[in-house]
Amino acid sequence: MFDAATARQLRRTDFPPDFRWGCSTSSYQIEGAIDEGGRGESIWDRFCAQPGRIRDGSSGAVACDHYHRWPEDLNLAQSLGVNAYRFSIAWPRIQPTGRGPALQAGLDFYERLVDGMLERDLQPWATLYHWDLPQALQDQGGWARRETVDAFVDYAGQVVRRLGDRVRHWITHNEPWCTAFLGHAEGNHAPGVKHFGTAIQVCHHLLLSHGRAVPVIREACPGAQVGITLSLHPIHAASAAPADLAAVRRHDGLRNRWFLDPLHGRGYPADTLALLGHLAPAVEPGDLAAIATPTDFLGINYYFPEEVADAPGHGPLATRVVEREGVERTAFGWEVSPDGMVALLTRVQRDYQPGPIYLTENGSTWDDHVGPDGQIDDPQRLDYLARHLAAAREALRQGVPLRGYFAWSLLDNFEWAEGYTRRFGLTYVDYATQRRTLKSSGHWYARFLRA
Ligand code: IFM
Repeated sequence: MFDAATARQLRRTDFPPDFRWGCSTSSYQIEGAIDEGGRGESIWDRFCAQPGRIRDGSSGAVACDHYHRWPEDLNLAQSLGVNAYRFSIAWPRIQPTGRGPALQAGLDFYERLVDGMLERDLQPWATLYHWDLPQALQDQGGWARRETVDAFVDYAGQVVRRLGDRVRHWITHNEPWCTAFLGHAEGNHAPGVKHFGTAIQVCHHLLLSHGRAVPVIREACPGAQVGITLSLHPIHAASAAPADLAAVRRHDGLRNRWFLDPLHGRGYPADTLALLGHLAPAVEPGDLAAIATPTDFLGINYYFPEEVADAPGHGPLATRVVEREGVERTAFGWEVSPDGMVALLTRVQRDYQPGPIYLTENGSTWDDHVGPDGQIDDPQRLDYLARHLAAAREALRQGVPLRGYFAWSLLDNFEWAEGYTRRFGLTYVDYATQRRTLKSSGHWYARFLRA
């Protein structure tokens, strides 16, 4: 439905005038400078140091050296014409061990960064947790331990008390599904735990820490707009067979409803709880009410749909993600589906009416090549971007209260377990020289935004 040629004709004026346009990054993926400013060790520093964890054996130790080069990076964001910039705060820069008084050097860094955004008319959107837990907290059990909830709420309060006079938009967590399941069930993200029941308990603590942080953020920043960002997927059945259709419901239960339901006051989905049996999370009185604390917006990161089949004996949910034949895929193998974005957004609106929705991430990775002229021509990323913007507009037309779009990512960066082998940036980063070059997709986004 969203062909590239038509999508490339899209205009900014096809969107409401107050629509927010941005790009996103996260601390560990771009900052580098892991030993500066008194920063403590994070779970990703420790994880990357373990042989075999990261595809190219790399780490975020230097990454894009954004810690030193942030003025140039903010200039780049400004040159795109975006009016918002989503970044994350590295907890180990604020509290090296995850507890205690905030480190001034850490707060000073983010204050300079935020001031730099404001000087460039970039509305700051701060994410408090984008996966870089202080290792000292992990040593005590990390997110599997309930005390980490209190530590997060304390950290959030200290950050917002310092930055809340200039940052109004706060996201508590980025993609708690990934923190929980990639980090604690599949084990291919830090901290590398492989225990399904632990992942379920981690989910609960992440959601609880979100809900408990919301009033603390509001108190420290009157007028704050607070939300959480979820990675959500439309899910299709591999066939029309009743068993595959039932698998969709089970998969959706953990992928999507496990987060959306409790955040919207419905508690954990009963069907998923029943499947989990003894692996269900330990929930204390008051937890579900805290998780359901009303927020000001829902952040959605959309990348791809999933197709699932019934898979008896394949874990507690008995489902398996299958690769649909003959579909377009990014270099990561993720299906390209702007229609999926419309389906997801309309579904979330229909089933939950969450209030304002922001697409806080959307983007794609391709094998970029620097041309003889030094330029990076990336028509596939450009088309992905344009077609997903067309999908965003269609969702608006269908009544979804979509208020903004943040492209992932401003820069190529450290793509977690994939190291530097995956480039998601609108800007190419030559890691040897740290030279930044806007790709043709970035030029297109800038033309679109400035038209
Ligand atoms: O790079 C990640 C980001 O940190 C979280 N969302 C998905 C992106 C692409 O994988």
